[in-house]
Amino acid sequence: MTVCRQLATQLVRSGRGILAADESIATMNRRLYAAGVPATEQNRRAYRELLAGTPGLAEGVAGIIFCDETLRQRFADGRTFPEAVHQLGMLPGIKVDTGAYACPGLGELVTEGLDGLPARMAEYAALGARFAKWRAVFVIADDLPSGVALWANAQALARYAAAAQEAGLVPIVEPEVLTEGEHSLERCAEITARVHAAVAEELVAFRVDQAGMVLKPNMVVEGNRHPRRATPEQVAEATVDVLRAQPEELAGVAFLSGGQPPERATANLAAMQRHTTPWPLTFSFGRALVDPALAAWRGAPRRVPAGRAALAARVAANWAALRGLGEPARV
Ligand code: 5MM
Repeated sequence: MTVCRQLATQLVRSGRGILAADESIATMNRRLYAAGVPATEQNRRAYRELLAGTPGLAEGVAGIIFCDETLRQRFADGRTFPEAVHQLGMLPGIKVDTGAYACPGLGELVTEGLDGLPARMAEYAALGARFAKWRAVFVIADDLPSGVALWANAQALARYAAAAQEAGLVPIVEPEVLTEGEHSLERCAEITARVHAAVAEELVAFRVDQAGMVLKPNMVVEGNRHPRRATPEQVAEATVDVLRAQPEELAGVAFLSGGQPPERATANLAAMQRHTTPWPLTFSFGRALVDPALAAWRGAPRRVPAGRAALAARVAANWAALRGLGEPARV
């Protein structure tokens, strides 16, 4: 078995999920500011140590995604983040895209970061990373996303995935159809299927080994300004229907939460488990895991235990969801 296949198995086939703590500096600063925490390098470090150092985290989390800054930072005890995370029983990962920008001539968002990527990947692997992540985003509107935006983002995702595997890093391929809008669940399903088809074609063209890759898709949900909320059963059915086009050899599917309230993301994940699929369906949530922790911590060292308890509660709820056990009563 190749290194990537082994690592992908550890990541998504061990009955655990992935913690996305890879906010770029700008996004993290906005979130700290909103929580009343000064947006400094030291606070970004302290917050990520709060998350990664949560006691027992490895029982429900197989890997943590960081951004470039965190991968180079250290725990208070002097260990680098990758060293500490390995020792805590999890795999460290790295977000390698450099963000989504309006594409000249198109205006739609296309993710950048391919220049110099093989050299950066090699450095991240040397720093201890074992998997990578690249996110492309797609806006739904009457005439969006365009076919050109689908192709440009899909090609970049596939080129990145091929480069990651060459560096011995498992690629997490994240095509995210955004929830902003009034669109229906059916329209989200239609666009998500088109996005997946475009990505699948490019993954094959760039010879990505899907048994050594993780897909990180959005759940199929209605737009955030749609008047009705779909039930977990409706979300699960629509999502699994779209995913049926994925190859059987794919290592696994780890959903993003996309701004859903944490409890809704967990309920939807639980409903997915009632469908039989050839690949595991797990979580790679960001906000749905960390928002409660940030709200509990608010930058105060004495509230680190409260922040950790909030993260542990969300991880426990999602761990239970993967096993069809429902939300623990205390959460
Ligand atoms: C944690 O946020 C990640 C990075 O975002 P920016 O580069 O925009 O700062 C993001 O890619 C995240 O990993 C995924 O969107 C999943 O997070 P959610 O909150 O949607 O589960």
